[in-house]
Amino acid sequence: MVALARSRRPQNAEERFAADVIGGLTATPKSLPPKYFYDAIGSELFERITELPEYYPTRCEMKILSDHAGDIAQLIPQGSALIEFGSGSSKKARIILGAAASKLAAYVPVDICREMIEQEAAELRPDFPSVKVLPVSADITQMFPLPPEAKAPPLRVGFFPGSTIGNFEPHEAAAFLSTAAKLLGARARLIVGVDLVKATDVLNRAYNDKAGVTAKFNLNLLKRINRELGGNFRLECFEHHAFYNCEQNRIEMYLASMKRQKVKVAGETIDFRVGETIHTENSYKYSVESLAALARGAGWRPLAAWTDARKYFSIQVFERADERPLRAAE
Ligand code: AVI
Repeated sequence: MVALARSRRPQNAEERFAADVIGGLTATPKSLPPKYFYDAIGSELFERITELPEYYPTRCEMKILSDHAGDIAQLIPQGSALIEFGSGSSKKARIILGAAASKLAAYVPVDICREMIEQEAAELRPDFPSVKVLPVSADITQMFPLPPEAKAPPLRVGFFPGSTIGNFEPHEAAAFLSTAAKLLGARARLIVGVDLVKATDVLNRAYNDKAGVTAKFNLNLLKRINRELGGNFRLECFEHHAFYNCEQNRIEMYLASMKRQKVKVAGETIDFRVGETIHTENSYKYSVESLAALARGAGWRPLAAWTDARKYFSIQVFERADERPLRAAE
């Protein structure tokens, strides 16, 4: 497997996972891509994170979406297709569908996990019978084909909630926004949910919950490597670390080795020093203005932005900048 991981381009998801893990663990400093957190157990742990008292983003975002569902619906042109990137349980899209079902021809949930979106789609259809629900299983960081029925409506509205954009490096976030502009096409709109810069202690608490669910979520990555790549990580020999780096405006998450040790992964031996870390995630925090600047550079023009009362989280709406803004008389 390692020979494969190192010698030629990965051919499928398993080979890509092996290549990314070996590449990350043999690099200096060591790192692992955060997209691999989300196996079935990781996705469940993330759902539990969203309900923790310390983890405010999901509650804040749901509140903004509910409070401004009508305003958001007004910015959705009649007959649009709503494309959600990384839809997971679709619970945020349900708020938009609830307010804008009569304007939406189709809803396209896009997620890597096929079973989850098929199941969510089956549950959504009876609740929104006038909207065609067309799930797509794809990696949202790559360009992917939209179903023909999602291309037929006159225009498309992208939806990227959950501050998932914060898990991209800024250059990746810019690339994602450009790809989304191309994928969604002329006159598209894009609704983005993003976590905002705030007091360090609030941020540190959100990623170091008392119940230890975030630690479990982080360590589950090693469990997944053991199971899927024949690894022998001893989870009790690694510790969860997370802290806010205020110079970079990001939470950094690591797994730290508690002792000097050797670990086998996919036939390769990886050495760890005492205290050596694997960097597993960055979670960038933006201001309304800094996200708007990033979006402008990627071909989007800000249309509207809302925050919660504490200004912890924001929902921002953009339109493709190649369009002439509408004047009052038009
Ligand atoms: C999915 N993403 C926006 C979460 C975040 O807050 O960056 C992932 C997460 N990592 C630890 N807790 C939550």
